[in-house]
Amino acid sequence: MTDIHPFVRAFREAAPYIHYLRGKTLVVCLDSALSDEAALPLLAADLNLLAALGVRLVLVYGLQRQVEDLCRQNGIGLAYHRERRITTEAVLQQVKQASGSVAADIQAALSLGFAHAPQPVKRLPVVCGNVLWARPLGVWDGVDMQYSGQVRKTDAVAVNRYLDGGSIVLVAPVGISPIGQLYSLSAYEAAQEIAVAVKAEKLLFLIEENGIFGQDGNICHTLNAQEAEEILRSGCLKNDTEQLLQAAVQALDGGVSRVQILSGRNNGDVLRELFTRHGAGTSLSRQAMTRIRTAQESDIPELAALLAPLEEQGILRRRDKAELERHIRRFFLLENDRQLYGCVALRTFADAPHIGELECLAVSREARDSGYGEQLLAHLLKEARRAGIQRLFALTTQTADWFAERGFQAASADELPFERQEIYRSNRRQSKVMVLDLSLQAA
Ligand code: 1C4
Repeated sequence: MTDIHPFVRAFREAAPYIHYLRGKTLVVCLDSALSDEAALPLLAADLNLLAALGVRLVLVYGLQRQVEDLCRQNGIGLAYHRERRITTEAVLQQVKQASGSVAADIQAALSLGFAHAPQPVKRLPVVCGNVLWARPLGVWDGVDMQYSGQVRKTDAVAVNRYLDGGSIVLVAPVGISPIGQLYSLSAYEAAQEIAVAVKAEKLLFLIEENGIFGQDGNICHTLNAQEAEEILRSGCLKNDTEQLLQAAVQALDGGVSRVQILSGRNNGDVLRELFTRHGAGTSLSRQAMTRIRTAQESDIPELAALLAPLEEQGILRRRDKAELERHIRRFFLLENDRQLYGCVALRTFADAPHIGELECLAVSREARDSGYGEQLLAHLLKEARRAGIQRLFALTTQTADWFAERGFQAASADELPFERQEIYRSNRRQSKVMVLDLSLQAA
């Protein structure tokens, strides 16, 4: 088979996502730090591309940095209570000024279209909608929050009307009360409220960092609502990120099925997140996104695609379609967000019922080093115990250390069940034999 050009591979990988996102509504919240000359043009080009692919876009922009800068420049004091800015009359004037200025910059960036268009592209219409009704936060612990507000209602009908008309809807984090008073809102909360009200497919928070970092300092690639709440309880996040994660959890509670938090600074992360299997940043869903299940026949094409490059390199033994079909129920598949990330199989032997073999362990290249191999091993050990297996073998040419670090010990091929010894000798792979004594292991 000829080599496939990386572009073709990437485009084929993206195709199902393009199909899935067409006609879906995405709410994108742009952190105030990203409305600068470096980030905005690149983000705008990617948003244009999304719109060209038929994605319905609502863009909510933050103003925190601009308002703080303006207040500093104009000698206006800033005060905060419970991490929320108190919006005085003077601060509200700066909010209005910042809002107009950022909206103009975003519209200008969006009007450039997407990069390298072969012919002039029709300018994407942008509607700046007053779609948020607000009410004051009121008095908190005896502190009047003045013109700081919260969302009272979203005009989802208007948002959908603008989207149906083919426009991007640009929303400032300000809302108006029924008596015509303007209030400054949190952009995170505004985006979350809109996403819930319009039943968005996804809510994306574009921020400066690469995603949410857990207590261990590592980025969390996936979080379910419960894990996100644990992180919030641990108090390890800085204030802004805490408010962001709270908004994300509320969006999930409100029925948005997927919230993504990712860098708006890394060129192309939005596209990676939406159009590749492994995405970028932190992906949140209500339920756990990773699950391991028994394979079935319909999984064979995807399974074969996962195994092919490893068989090619001689890391895994070759298994043809007929073998996969015959033994498909031996396989366990690890899926993340319904994507196949890895597999492992358990082979049993009629002549040695207490012996099993861990076979065909693989994690897709892009998903390695995230603990999925470990999860597959843990699952297989559980299944092996359930099947009454006491000694579990793994044959490997390149991964002996990985097994050794997980309690396996080197063994001789003579210890394998007779049936397996014969195959071992005939296939000349000279694989190392590793064994784990399950009877010595805590379940
Ligand atoms: N050796 C030592 N350490 C390794 C390693 C290796 N080859 N590969 C990864 N690691 C380390 C990483 O450096 C990382 O270490 P750190 O940073 O935590 O210190 C740690 O492991 C990551 O652990 P993880 O749980 O996140 O691991 P994953 O990346 O999710 O998965 C795999 C680990 C080994 C599964 C993954 O790297 C992979 O898919 N590798 C390519 C396929 C592979 O080597 N599979 C093992 C097969 S042995 C064959 C068969 O066909 O049945 C051959 C049979 C025969 O006759 O020879 C098997 C069993 O399938 N046998």
